Amino acid sequence: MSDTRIPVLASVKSHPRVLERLKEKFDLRLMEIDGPASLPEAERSEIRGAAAAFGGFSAEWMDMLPNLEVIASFGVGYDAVNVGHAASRGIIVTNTPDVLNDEVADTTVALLINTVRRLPQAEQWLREGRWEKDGPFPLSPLSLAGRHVGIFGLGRIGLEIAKRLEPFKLKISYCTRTPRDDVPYKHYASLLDMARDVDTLISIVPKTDATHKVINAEILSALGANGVFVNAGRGWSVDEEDLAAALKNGTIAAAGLDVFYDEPHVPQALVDVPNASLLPHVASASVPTRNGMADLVVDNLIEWFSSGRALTPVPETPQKDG
Ligand code: NAP
Ligand code: 8YV
Repeated sequence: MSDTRIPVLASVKSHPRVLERLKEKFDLRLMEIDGPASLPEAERSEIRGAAAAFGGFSAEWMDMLPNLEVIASFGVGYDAVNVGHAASRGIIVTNTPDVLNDEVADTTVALLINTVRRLPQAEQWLREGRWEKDGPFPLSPLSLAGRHVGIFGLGRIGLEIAKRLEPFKLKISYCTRTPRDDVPYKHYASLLDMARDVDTLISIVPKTDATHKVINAEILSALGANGVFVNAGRGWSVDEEDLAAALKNGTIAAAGLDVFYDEPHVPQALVDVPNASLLPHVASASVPTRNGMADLVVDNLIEWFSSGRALTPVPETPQKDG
């Protein structure tokens, strides 16, 4: 008997729960990481929905699928999906906002503390038997206490970071293009002005044309010698050469990075500096949170094909009212 369910496409590299649930509800077709090219042309024209994994979804891929209506992307950041092209084709793109706010905010605060107090290095000291052999781990030159944190991007996740830092008794400011009227923190329209006033900068902005390499030598120099920089947004926003130089020559004191410009490549200059705390893009990477993201990917496709409305469309591909 032929499968009368709606044909949807997903990468073999998708989260296992995405594949499992899509298989239950849809006629699931799989593509390799190089996209739909390997599918026979007749099969490509049957595809009406797609789940995008880590590599995103290019214009070329969309154009191989003439009847594609919706792309459900895994992750809140959807910079790897060509949303401009999707909009021009009338394809709805969805992302996974909110379900990861707490996890990413928790990890960002943990990364800040690791960076300031050198806790990963202290644990390494113990594991290497150096506590017994060489004595106590050296005092951390920096402390979190009394810091003034500037959050670059006070959206869903930035706000959760700010809320977590309040009980740490830290002063909080933020920089966005549009001030919020629901927070008590000082707003800066200029990242440079904020960097001059704070000693701790946390970046949690999306990858867009306007955020390309905006954290550069000038911003790091304004942050100053007691400065700590943490990035949980996208590596795209940072000039990594400038950052490595600033860490090496003491322009800033330390950095904590979860994201990099050309992942999974991490510049050796950042690996080599002892005052950088580095994570392999794990801010949302717990089993429960990734399951929540996987469910939202699948629920968006289910909702689209049952009601004609996606749950969480991105602003660049709005749904028609009604
Ligand atoms: P969001 O709710 O859309 O918030 C984005 C914030 O950035 C807003 O406050 C926005 O304010 C600000 N912003 C955007 N462009 C800006 C610019 N040019 N200058 C200044 N501020 C700007 O997004 P979110 O859900 O919080 O997620 C933020 C980003 O975090 C994602 O896009 C993703 O790249 C990253 N992320 C990383 C991980 C990880 O695993 N490390 C996990 C989740 C998310 P205005 O529009 O007013 O400027
Ligand atoms: C994920 C992220 O690691 O949601 C995002 O924007 O960067 C992370 O949650 C990523 O989406 C996995 O592709």
